[in-house]
Amino acid sequence: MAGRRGALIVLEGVDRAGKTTQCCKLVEALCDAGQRAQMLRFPERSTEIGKLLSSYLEKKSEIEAHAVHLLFSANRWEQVPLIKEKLSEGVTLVVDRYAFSGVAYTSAKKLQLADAAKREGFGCELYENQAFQKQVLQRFYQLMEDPTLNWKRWNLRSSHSGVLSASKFYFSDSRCFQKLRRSPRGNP
Ligand code: 2DT
Repeated sequence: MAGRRGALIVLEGVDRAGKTTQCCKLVEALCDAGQRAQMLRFPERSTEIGKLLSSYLEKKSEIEAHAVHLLFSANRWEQVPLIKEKLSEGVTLVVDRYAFSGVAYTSAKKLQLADAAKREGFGCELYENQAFQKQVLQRFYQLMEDPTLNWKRWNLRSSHSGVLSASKFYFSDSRCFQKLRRSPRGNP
Protein backbone atom coordinates (compact mmCIF):
# COMPACT_ATOMS: atom_id res chain seq x y z
CA MET A 1 0.00 0.00 0.00
CA ALA A 2 1.31 3.43 -0.90
CA GLY A 3 2.33 5.58 2.04
CA ARG A 4 0.36 8.66 2.92
CA ARG A 5 1.35 11.89 1.32
CA GLY A 6 2.74 14.68 3.40
CA ALA A 7 0.79 17.87 3.99
CA LEU A 8 1.61 21.16 2.37
CA ILE A 9 1.25 23.83 5.03
CA VAL A 10 1.71 27.45 4.05
CA LEU A 11 2.33 30.30 6.48
CA GLU A 12 1.59 33.73 5.09
CA GLY A 13 1.68 37.21 6.49
CA VAL A 14 3.33 40.58 6.26
CA ASP A 15 7.06 41.09 6.71
CA ARG A 16 8.31 40.61 10.25
CA ALA A 17 5.12 38.87 11.31
CA GLY A 18 7.15 35.98 12.67
CA LYS A 19 6.45 33.45 9.93
CA THR A 20 9.96 32.04 9.78
CA THR A 21 10.09 31.54 13.53
CA GLN A 22 6.71 29.82 13.49
CA CYS A 23 7.69 27.65 10.54
CA CYS A 24 10.78 26.47 12.40
CA LYS A 25 8.76 25.77 15.54
CA LEU A 26 6.17 23.87 13.56
CA VAL A 27 8.74 21.69 11.83
CA GLU A 28 10.39 21.02 15.17
CA ALA A 29 7.08 20.11 16.79
CA LEU A 30 6.15 17.80 13.92
CA CYS A 31 9.51 16.07 14.04
CA ASP A 32 9.26 15.73 17.82
CA ALA A 33 5.88 14.11 17.27
CA GLY A 34 7.49 11.54 14.99
CA GLN A 35 6.42 13.11 11.69
CA ARG A 36 8.74 13.73 8.78
CA ALA A 37 8.66 17.44 8.18
CA GLN A 38 10.82 19.98 6.41
CA MET A 39 10.71 23.69 5.81
CA LEU A 40 10.76 25.52 2.50
CA ARG A 41 10.62 29.24 1.89
CA PHE A 42 9.78 31.53 -0.97
CA PRO A 43 11.38 33.25 -2.60
CA GLU A 44 13.96 30.47 -2.69
CA ARG A 45 16.97 32.70 -3.21
CA SER A 46 19.56 30.03 -4.03
CA THR A 47 18.47 29.45 -7.64
CA GLU A 48 19.32 31.66 -10.61
CA ILE A 49 15.82 33.11 -10.57
CA GLY A 50 16.04 33.42 -6.81
CA LYS A 51 19.25 35.42 -7.14
CA LEU A 52 17.53 37.84 -9.50
CA LEU A 53 14.73 38.23 -6.97
CA SER A 54 17.14 38.68 -4.11
CA SER A 55 18.96 41.42 -5.96
CA TYR A 56 15.63 43.10 -6.73
CA LEU A 57 14.46 42.86 -3.13
CA GLU A 58 17.76 44.22 -1.87
CA LYS A 59 17.27 47.21 -4.18
CA LYS A 60 20.40 46.33 -6.16
CA SER A 61 18.52 45.96 -9.43
CA GLU A 62 15.24 47.04 -10.95
CA ILE A 63 12.76 44.72 -12.60
CA GLU A 64 9.49 45.72 -14.21
CA ALA A 65 6.53 44.92 -11.93
CA HIS A 66 4.84 42.35 -14.18
CA ALA A 67 8.14 40.67 -14.89
CA VAL A 68 9.04 40.39 -11.23
CA HIS A 69 5.65 38.89 -10.45
CA LEU A 70 6.33 36.21 -13.05
CA LEU A 71 9.80 35.62 -11.64
CA PHE A 72 8.29 34.99 -8.19
CA SER A 73 5.91 32.54 -9.82
CA ALA A 74 8.71 30.85 -11.78
CA ASN A 75 10.69 30.62 -8.55
CA ARG A 76 7.87 28.52 -7.09
CA TRP A 77 7.42 26.42 -10.21
CA GLU A 78 11.07 25.46 -10.27
CA GLN A 79 10.61 23.90 -6.82
CA VAL A 80 7.47 21.96 -7.80
CA PRO A 81 9.30 18.72 -8.70
CA LEU A 82 10.99 18.77 -5.28
CA ILE A 83 7.72 19.60 -3.54
CA LYS A 84 5.90 16.76 -5.28
CA GLU A 85 8.69 14.34 -4.53
CA LYS A 86 8.81 15.19 -0.85
CA LEU A 87 5.06 15.08 -0.41
CA SER A 88 4.79 11.77 -2.20
CA GLU A 89 7.46 10.42 0.15
CA GLY A 90 5.25 11.39 3.05
CA VAL A 91 7.23 14.41 4.13
CA THR A 92 5.14 17.30 5.40
CA LEU A 93 6.34 20.62 4.04
CA VAL A 94 5.99 23.79 6.05
CA VAL A 95 6.34 26.66 3.62
CA ASP A 96 7.34 30.20 4.56
CA ARG A 97 5.29 32.16 1.95
CA TYR A 98 3.80 30.81 -1.23
CA ALA A 99 1.46 31.97 -3.98
CA PHE A 100 -0.66 34.05 -1.59
CA SER A 101 2.30 36.36 -1.08
CA GLY A 102 2.48 36.64 -4.84
CA VAL A 103 -1.11 37.85 -4.94
CA ALA A 104 -0.93 40.06 -1.87
CA TYR A 105 2.35 41.83 -2.62
CA THR A 106 1.78 42.37 -6.30
CA SER A 107 -1.72 43.70 -5.75
CA ALA A 108 -0.56 45.89 -2.87
CA LYS A 109 1.95 47.77 -4.95
CA LYS A 110 0.63 51.22 -4.29
CA LEU A 111 1.73 51.61 0.90
CA GLN A 112 0.85 50.98 9.78
CA LEU A 113 2.32 48.39 11.16
CA ALA A 114 4.18 50.60 13.56
CA ASP A 115 5.39 47.71 15.65
CA ALA A 116 6.81 45.86 12.69
CA ALA A 117 8.58 48.96 11.51
CA LYS A 118 10.38 49.28 14.82
CA ARG A 119 11.87 45.84 14.62
CA GLU A 120 15.46 45.29 13.71
CA GLY A 121 16.12 45.12 10.00
CA PHE A 122 12.83 46.61 8.91
CA GLY A 123 13.48 48.86 5.96
CA CYS A 124 16.40 46.94 4.49
CA GLU A 125 14.48 45.40 1.63
CA LEU A 126 12.31 46.90 -1.03
CA TYR A 127 8.90 46.17 0.46
CA GLU A 128 9.81 46.88 4.06
CA ASN A 129 8.04 50.12 4.63
CA GLN A 130 4.97 50.73 6.74
CA ALA A 131 2.60 52.00 4.12
CA PHE A 132 3.27 49.15 1.73
CA GLN A 133 2.99 46.57 4.49
CA LYS A 134 -0.39 48.00 5.38
CA GLN A 135 -1.55 47.48 1.83
CA VAL A 136 -0.21 43.94 1.86
CA LEU A 137 -2.05 43.20 5.10
CA GLN A 138 -5.29 44.44 3.56
CA ARG A 139 -4.75 42.14 0.60
CA PHE A 140 -4.21 39.20 2.94
CA TYR A 141 -7.45 40.09 4.74
CA GLN A 142 -9.24 40.13 1.40
CA LEU A 143 -7.79 36.74 0.48
CA MET A 144 -8.91 35.38 3.85
CA GLU A 145 -12.49 36.40 3.14
CA ASP A 146 -12.63 33.96 0.25
CA PRO A 147 -14.71 31.05 1.63
CA THR A 148 -13.16 28.64 -0.85
CA LEU A 149 -9.75 29.09 0.74
CA ASN A 150 -9.03 27.28 3.93
CA TRP A 151 -7.29 29.85 6.05
CA LYS A 152 -6.53 29.58 9.73
CA ARG A 153 -5.47 32.74 11.44
CA TRP A 154 -3.78 33.41 14.71
CA ASN A 155 -2.21 36.37 16.43
CA LEU A 156 1.51 35.92 16.83
CA ARG A 157 1.87 39.06 18.85
CA SER A 158 -0.57 41.64 19.96
CA SER A 159 -0.70 43.63 16.78
CA HIS A 160 0.51 41.15 14.21
CA SER A 161 -1.38 38.50 12.47
CA GLY A 162 -0.24 35.40 10.74
CA VAL A 163 -2.32 33.45 8.34
CA LEU A 164 -2.06 29.77 7.72
CA SER A 165 -3.43 27.96 4.76
CA ALA A 166 -3.45 24.34 3.76
CA SER A 167 -3.46 23.91 0.02
CA LYS A 168 -4.87 20.87 -1.69
CA PHE A 169 -2.64 21.26 -4.67
CA TYR A 170 0.02 18.85 -3.54
CA PHE A 171 -1.44 16.87 -0.73
CA SER A 172 -4.36 14.63 -0.16
CA ASP A 173 -4.44 14.30 3.55
CA SER A 174 -2.79 15.47 6.72
CA ARG A 175 -2.24 13.43 9.80
CA CYS A 176 -1.22 16.26 12.06
CA PHE A 177 -3.57 18.92 10.79
CA GLN A 178 -6.80 17.13 10.12
CA LYS A 179 -8.75 20.27 10.80
CA LEU A 180 -7.16 21.92 7.79
CA ARG A 181 -9.43 20.94 4.96
CA ARG A 182 -8.24 21.07 1.42
CA SER A 183 -8.54 24.32 -0.39
CA PRO A 184 -9.50 24.38 -4.06
CA ARG A 185 -6.62 26.58 -5.07
CA GLY A 186 -2.93 26.47 -4.60
CA ASN A 187 -1.30 27.27 -7.85
CA PRO A 188 2.34 28.15 -7.67
P1 2DT B 1 11.05 37.25 2.76
O1 2DT B 1 11.47 38.45 3.56
O2 2DT B 1 10.03 36.37 3.47
O3 2DT B 1 12.23 36.48 2.21
O4 2DT B 1 10.23 37.79 1.48
N1 2DT B 1 7.21 38.28 -2.22
C1 2DT B 1 7.32 36.96 -1.93
C2 2DT B 1 6.50 38.74 -3.33
O5 2DT B 1 6.41 39.94 -3.57
N2 2DT B 1 5.92 37.82 -4.14
C3 2DT B 1 5.99 36.48 -3.92
O6 2DT B 1 5.45 35.69 -4.68
C4 2DT B 1 6.71 36.03 -2.74
C5 2DT B 1 6.82 34.57 -2.45
C6 2DT B 1 7.38 39.30 0.05
C7 2DT B 1 10.80 38.66 0.59
C8 2DT B 1 9.75 39.51 -0.04
O7 2DT B 1 9.24 38.90 -1.22
C9 2DT B 1 7.87 39.25 -1.35
C10 2DT B 1 8.56 39.84 0.82
